[in-house]
Amino acid sequence: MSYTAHIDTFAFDNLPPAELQPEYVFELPELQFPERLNCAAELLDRHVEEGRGDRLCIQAEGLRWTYAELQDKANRIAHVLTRQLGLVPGNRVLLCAPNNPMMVACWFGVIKAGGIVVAAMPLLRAKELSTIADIAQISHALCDEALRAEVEGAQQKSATLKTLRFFNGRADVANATNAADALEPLMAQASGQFQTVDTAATDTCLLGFTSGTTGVPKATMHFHRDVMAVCACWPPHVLRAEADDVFIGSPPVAFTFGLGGQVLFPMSIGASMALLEKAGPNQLVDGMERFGATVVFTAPTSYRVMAQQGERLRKTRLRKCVSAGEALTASTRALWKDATGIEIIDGIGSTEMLHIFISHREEEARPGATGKAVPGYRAKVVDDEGRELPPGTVGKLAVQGPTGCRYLNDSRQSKYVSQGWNLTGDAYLMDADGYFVYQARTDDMIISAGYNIAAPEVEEALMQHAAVAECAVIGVADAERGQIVKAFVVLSAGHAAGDAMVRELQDFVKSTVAPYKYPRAVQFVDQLPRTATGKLQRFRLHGQ
Ligand code: 3UK
Repeated sequence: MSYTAHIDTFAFDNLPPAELQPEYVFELPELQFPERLNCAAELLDRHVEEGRGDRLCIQAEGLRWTYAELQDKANRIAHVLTRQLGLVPGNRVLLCAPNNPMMVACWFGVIKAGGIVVAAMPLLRAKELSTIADIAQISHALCDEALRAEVEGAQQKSATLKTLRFFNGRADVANATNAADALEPLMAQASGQFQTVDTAATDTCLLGFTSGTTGVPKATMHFHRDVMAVCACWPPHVLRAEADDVFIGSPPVAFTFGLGGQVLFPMSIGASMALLEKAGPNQLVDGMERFGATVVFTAPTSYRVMAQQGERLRKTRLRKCVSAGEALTASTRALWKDATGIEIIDGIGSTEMLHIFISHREEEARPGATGKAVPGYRAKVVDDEGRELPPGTVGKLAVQGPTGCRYLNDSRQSKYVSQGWNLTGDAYLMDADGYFVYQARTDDMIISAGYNIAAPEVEEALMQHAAVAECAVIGVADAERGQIVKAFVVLSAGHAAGDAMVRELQDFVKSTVAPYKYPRAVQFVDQLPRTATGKLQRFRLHGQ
């Protein structure tokens, strides 16, 4: 084992074996990393050392922190963890909070101390948190007071989670900051100076749990080097934001899409972030106005809803809009451009790859396509044996780059990584110009009477009908056709379910896409199953 700063070697001991890891590519000059690297030193300390400590780093409701102020908080938290709570480098620390400044300060405090951050979605309950604590063998938790009950519930179920501290206790909440287990009073007594632990570039600093469109969650392992690699690829080559930009967004910082877009990328260029604890479409528009946001990260559904407020949006400073998490349809892209004048930057990323690996610059947008491999990454479409397919053929998306999939002690590693390539589980085609065009999750490709049908395409066709508020399409077993297309539809207000509506929707789909794709079965439901990050869980519709 080469140099490591970790005293607790749990992460190293649970890495997938080298032969099951993907091949990593470091061809760009900016991806030549030193042997020792702490991403908190790069993203935070460096700005203060180089004289940018007074620049704005974080805005939130009623608060503004400079880089020096965030560093001061993070240093105090690192002291509390190491001097008072017994943390040693390599220990895992659970962070539970909505997107707020203390959550970010804790993130940096843990990383500076050489710990490993395990951030949990604020919506998770005690049971789910205890599953995470078990898988990652978590010893410490730093949590927002608002989530106390769930975290305490998780502690009771966990054999390893012993030390909890709570922040953001408010006078109107029971157990305010003067509670015995409050974090802030400990920070007040600690020093604002801390020597950031000199970690190895290949020490794990982050465990990202997959958002669970299927089955038991998996912990993806990311090194200090991976965090800096994602900052060096997509942001400077595709996003091209500047130091005066103000980043805002909706995904939780516990989701790597949100972590990159709202924390890592602004800080990698000395820009600032505006954090919203609640970031539904209306709150996001309010936030853009209030904080003067110029760059936004959110998902396609959020753009669709916000597009109704085009007039307000045109008056904001917004200039760059990033969409990820789900496919961006041509119609959503057009809707947003009509409403705001801004061309969305689409990008596909994954928890395994840490962030975006296929995307495009605004001026190279192609409606309906995700884009091309981001500089630093390679992408291709392959068949079941891993052979590259010619342009225009649907197959499995395979990618390689400086980051890649490492599941912590999980047999599903060999499903995501094959022959050195990461298989994201997406069906794609590459067109003649090298643009990658999303089809479906591979599990959501329906084969009916010999035809390949992508569930999202049928959903997109149904969504064009005024009666459809939301829908999900799956393939269900059928004796004659192998599978048939089945649609689950949530009707908009004022529309009635019934046989007439079924026929109307079927005829409508037949009139807009190839008729063999129409849903032979339609079921009306009140809501659709989604993950904490808002992704449709089509697998949960089977058997309904
Ligand atoms: C799907 C997309 C089409 C795709 C993520 C940006 O979503 C993120 O991570 P997850 O692990 O899910 C990964 C899967 O989501 N997907 C994401 N973006 C797109 N499909 N077009 C897109 N633009 O199935 C992928 O395999 O939750 C996104 C950055 C970091 C992330 N973690």
